[in-house]
Amino acid sequence: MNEKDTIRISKRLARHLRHAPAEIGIRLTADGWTDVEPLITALGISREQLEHVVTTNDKRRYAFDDSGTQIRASQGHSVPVELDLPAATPPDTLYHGTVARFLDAIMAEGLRPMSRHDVHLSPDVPTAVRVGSRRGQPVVLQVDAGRMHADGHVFRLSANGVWLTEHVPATYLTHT
Ligand code: HQG
Repeated sequence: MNEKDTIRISKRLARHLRHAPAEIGIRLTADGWTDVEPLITALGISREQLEHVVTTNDKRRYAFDDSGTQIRASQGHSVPVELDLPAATPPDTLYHGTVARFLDAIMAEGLRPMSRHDVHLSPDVPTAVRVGSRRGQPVVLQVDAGRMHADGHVFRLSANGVWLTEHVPATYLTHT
């Protein structure tokens, strides 16, 4: 399968596993899983093509369950799902990539999840730069995750290495 088809299928997976399952007639369980068979039928792809997309995905966005009969997105949902990720201790510093036009609002009200369930934080600057670059010239904010954690904020680590938390008050943010 060529790169273009792989990306096209990955984008369709993101859409239906995170945001619009009903659009192709699939259902997600409360914890975000869906059966592989009806999914590949609905997308008109083979099991091998799905496996190729999952294993080559640059951000490991999708994961099969242990039996290989179900699949889910590891983060990024807008539909209500409970991923049942355990609370985890974050590194002292995390990063958030954004763009200048959001800074006034972010510095006034902190980082909010917007259309997703959680604020997504990156473990390193290059990752945050990539996230911010999706919207323009990237701006990286440093998050004092150690102090947030000490103050009782809950962090979870997604299966693909994204740190998730409900809200980052502006007091924990520094503009690097
Ligand atoms: C901004 C991609 C105004 C925030 C990426 C961001 C990531 C505010 C945008 C993952 C705000 C939300 C998540 C506030 C936050 N006022 N703007 N108070 N608080 N924002 O896409 O972090 O390819 O929902 O800075 O790589 O950009 O989908 O979040 O610019 O890992 O797997 O509001 O999505 O991964 O945008 O990206 P998003 P994000 P995938």
